[in-house]
Amino acid sequence: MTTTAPHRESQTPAARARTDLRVGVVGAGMMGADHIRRITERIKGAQVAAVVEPDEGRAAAAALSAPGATTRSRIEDALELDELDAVLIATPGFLHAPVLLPALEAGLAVLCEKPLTPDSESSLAILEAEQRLDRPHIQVGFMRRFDAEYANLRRVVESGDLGALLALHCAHRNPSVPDSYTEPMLINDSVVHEIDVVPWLAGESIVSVEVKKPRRSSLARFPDPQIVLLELESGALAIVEINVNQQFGYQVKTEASFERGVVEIGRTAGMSVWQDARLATPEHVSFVTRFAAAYDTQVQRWVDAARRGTIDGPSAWDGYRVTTVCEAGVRAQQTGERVEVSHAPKPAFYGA
Ligand code: ISE
Repeated sequence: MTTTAPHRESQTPAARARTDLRVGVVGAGMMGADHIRRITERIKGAQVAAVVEPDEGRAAAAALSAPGATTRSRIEDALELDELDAVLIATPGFLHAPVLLPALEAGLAVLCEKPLTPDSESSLAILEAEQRLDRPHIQVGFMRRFDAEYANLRRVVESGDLGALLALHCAHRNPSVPDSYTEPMLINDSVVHEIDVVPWLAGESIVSVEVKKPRRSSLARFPDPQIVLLELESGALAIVEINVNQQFGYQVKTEASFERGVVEIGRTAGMSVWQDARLATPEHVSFVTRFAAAYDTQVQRWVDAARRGTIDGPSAWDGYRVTTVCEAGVRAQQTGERVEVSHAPKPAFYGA
């Protein structure tokens, strides 16, 4: 079914307030399908108006959980029919730009899964296109900023109650990864989350990256685990242990070391069971469940902001900055050297 409501820009604010945000979910793979269910079942003020996915079978299967949604094979089809107010982009990163550019041209609100684009040059092109509009339209899907524990830790840093932040010990563990996953993806696909969230937690930028490769797991197709050192402006250090073949489950933990104390987040929160002389607590096996509440909060806040004509989370500028650190990270991974991060100056369009 095609929604026939007039385009957002031509509606009065009162009419807008009565109307759900019509979202096109682009990409109906694991994350896209998860977001379609989320918007349909839990998010207020939005509906999935179109599932945009070239694989017809996958599109039809995903659309089953969004009654009333159309299926389209290309974003251009949905745009021509004027059936969207917003897009949620959940395709692989290299397919983001071909959706971002027409979506910006149509003036739609955008939530784009990480990364904004795969490299800093193409991210700069997106920033340029966005700056032709009156205000930022793109929010990047770094969901950890919406996780309650991360938000609490950020408040501790900001309060200064434990003194200055000295070091972050981050563990990022996946049970396994598909065959298409390559060594640079340790940085671009996985540690990319720490690269976004560490400066957000610490309130300062990453100035250099170094990568150490400890003893290689016999279960890995490339050197894994790796230790990624993210140096902050003050000299504080985030030490990230990434291992994407660790089998036992999905785990993301952080221990923050301050001048006068230590804070830990990301412990398993499930029920503890004592049985047969063992203590057991269930562990997550995927980021989809580990960060389910964060994804819900992220999407609800994006929808609320889009209805007000704004964003409420990491901007395209943040997305660009992350790509510059990832590029330094991949170079550090390849050379074994400490690589400094550099970036273009921040346009006034993105605030102070
Ligand atoms: C995956 O693509 C994600 O985005 C997850 O959050 C991350 O933990 C995982 O390592 C990535 O492969």
